[in-house]
Amino acid sequence: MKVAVVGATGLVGTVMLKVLAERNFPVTELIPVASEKSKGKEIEFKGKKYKVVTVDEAIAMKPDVALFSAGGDTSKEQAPKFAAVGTTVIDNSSAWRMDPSKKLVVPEVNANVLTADDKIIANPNCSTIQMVVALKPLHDAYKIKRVVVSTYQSVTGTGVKAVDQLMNERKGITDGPMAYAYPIDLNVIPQIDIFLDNGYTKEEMKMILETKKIMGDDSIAVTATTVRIPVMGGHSEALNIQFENDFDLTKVRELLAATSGVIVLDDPANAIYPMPKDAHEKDEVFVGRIRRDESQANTLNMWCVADNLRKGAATNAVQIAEYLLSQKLIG
Ligand code: 11C
Repeated sequence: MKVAVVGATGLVGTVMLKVLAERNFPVTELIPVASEKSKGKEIEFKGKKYKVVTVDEAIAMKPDVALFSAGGDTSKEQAPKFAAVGTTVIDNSSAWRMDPSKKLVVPEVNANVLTADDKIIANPNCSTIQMVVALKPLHDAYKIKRVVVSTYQSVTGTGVKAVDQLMNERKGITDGPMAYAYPIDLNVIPQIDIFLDNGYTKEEMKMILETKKIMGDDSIAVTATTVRIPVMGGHSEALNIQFENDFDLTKVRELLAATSGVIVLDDPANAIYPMPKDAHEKDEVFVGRIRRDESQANTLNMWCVADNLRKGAATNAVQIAEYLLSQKLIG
């Protein structure tokens, strides 16, 4: 496979390269792509050095697959050009996610919707991905009516500037570049992305709308409050899930434990539950604190953690490519 990584020098692009190597994706030729100012810079992949090229140079090389993590504007402009030369684009931005003609895919949930004609495939938002991986087996078993989700999101979701802001503040440097309007160390910011007219943030609306599309079920009601916290390892989510049908807690744990990509860490007596410091650099979605909501019938509370740069971005994109390859939909 000739594989391009567009945005190869960014936070997610770097993890995409790492995940491609770790999972032994059959890369015969790597094409690292970045902006004009990074052209010629060297990237190491599996012990070999590759020179960063521009988007136009990469398109001329007609890669089989291009993993994009270069922002929505670049995606809107460049993804169709790759598609036009026969490349399958897996795009990590929000540019195509809600386009009815594009598939929005989390392999554990809806890989079956993919066909060889899908030349631009959207990778969902990180906080949505980890949630739907955990919700899918429960929806299949008990039918979800409504989800109330509150998130505790890592600064890595914002990017390098936010990581630098947090680390600077931690060192007492308060006049460094700010990714947020407020300090993030020793603070919590109840805003992720911009506010929309309905009073929700864009991040909250992504969780609501993307969940319905990935699960293929518009009847699932979702409401979200998304919050940035001074953490690096991954995103955490408190999920309150109301089902149509009643459930058995032991069976819920069994269903989750049997789900590909899910690890159950749920032993309150021994203080075992998922935490971002343990999910960091892992590809799985971790769930715990599984208990009945005693205030309402057929309702479950659960805590869910995943590395937002891995399952929330790079790993999910590589898994989509792996699925396409396994089904002979690319190459
Ligand atoms: C965050 N979820 O944590 C965002 C980052 O639509 O892919 C990912 C934004 C996106 O800030």
